[in-house]
Amino acid sequence: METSKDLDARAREILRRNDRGAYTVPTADLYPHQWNWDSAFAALGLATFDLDRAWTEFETLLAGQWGSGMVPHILFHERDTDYFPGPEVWDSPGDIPSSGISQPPVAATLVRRIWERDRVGYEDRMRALFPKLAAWHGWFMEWRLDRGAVCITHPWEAGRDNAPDWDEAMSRINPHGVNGYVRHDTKCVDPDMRPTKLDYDRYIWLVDRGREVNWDEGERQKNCDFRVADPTMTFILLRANLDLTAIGYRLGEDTSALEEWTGILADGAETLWNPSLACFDSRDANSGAWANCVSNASFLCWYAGIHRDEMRRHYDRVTSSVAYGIPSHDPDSSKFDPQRYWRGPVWPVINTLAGIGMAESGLKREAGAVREFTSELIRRNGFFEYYNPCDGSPAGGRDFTWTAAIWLAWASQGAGDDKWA
Ligand code: 9WN
Repeated sequence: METSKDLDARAREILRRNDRGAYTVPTADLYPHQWNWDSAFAALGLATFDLDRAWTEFETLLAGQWGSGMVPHILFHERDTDYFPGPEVWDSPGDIPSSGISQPPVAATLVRRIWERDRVGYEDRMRALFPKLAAWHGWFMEWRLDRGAVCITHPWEAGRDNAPDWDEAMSRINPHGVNGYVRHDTKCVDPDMRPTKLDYDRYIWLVDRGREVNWDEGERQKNCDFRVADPTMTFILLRANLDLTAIGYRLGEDTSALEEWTGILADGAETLWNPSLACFDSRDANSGAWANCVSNASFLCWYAGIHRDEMRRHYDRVTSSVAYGIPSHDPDSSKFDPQRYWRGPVWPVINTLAGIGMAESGLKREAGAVREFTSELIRRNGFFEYYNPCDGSPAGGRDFTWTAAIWLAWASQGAGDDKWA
């Protein structure tokens, strides 16, 4: 087994290899563009050895912001790649070719972390990013709230593509007229690790609907085929908004709107509490139905500063049923699939956010265990996209940017005093 130092060097090497100059791709073959939340994690990793480059990562991401404030989930800086669906399928109106939906806004939280550790010389860059991040948060507040919780309009928006959370809402979509497309993802990785063809038909059907109205949010809201209030988005935006407020205080900016949004989101997060499941859950905003899913996103409550004893009990239960936590879906559920993407596997990205939240909330035992699960999976297998929670085997894309970044900034034993939380 490699030492922590060897792994540190490999992680830096992966970040360098996936660096395209001013942005980082998640992994070369499978995802050859700039993804929103992946990019913010890339910056967190880059900041451990190249601070200047880390700031550039955020700047490139925010350069893709639309006039509405939305920051797309993919920026296609290069047109000619094999990724599907590429820029011609989205046909979006932004200056940089992009998708038409967003992703969990972790950026404000991660840039705060980077800035607070090394402020000297970076105030101007922080000041330039601040209004852009605020406009992005404002876009969620304007277009995506349901009783104060943040809704997604496409499963890709939550970053948890085929999670069982969306099964019910997706089952109402009849993907008529979708055909003739060629997937690239299943050529790069084992199809059993990926969403199914029926999932993809529906993903593309939803993209077609957005493109038809030129991604106009007002139009999309009038005829909303898929709208689910989601713990990933709600907890992450709530936390990001608190962090952006702290940045604003330090810069002497007006933070009154941000403070108001925090109140709305905190109330909204409570509306995701499913009393019969005694857990934070996804809620279909069209039908009002609960998804009835204990997912890894449910455990982001502490990251957003929200505490519940019931969540500790769920955490103990789901992690005692697997060898490595946190499974992306409840192992006691019939829908649990330890190999298929967001239906069971462990994702270092969610482990990091959940672990930070647990540590900050004083859940030392749980936080330590989540870090140890993540660190051991990486030490045993290297830097994969996700891992099987039952046997710890690696899955999905290899040499993965956010896994390498997370190692350097949070999971590595070598991160020492600099380690987050
Ligand atoms: C669609 C890049 C992204 C992550 C998501 C993950 C996966 C894309 C895909 O890869 O989604 O956005 O093609 O499967 O689900 O969280 O940002 O790593």
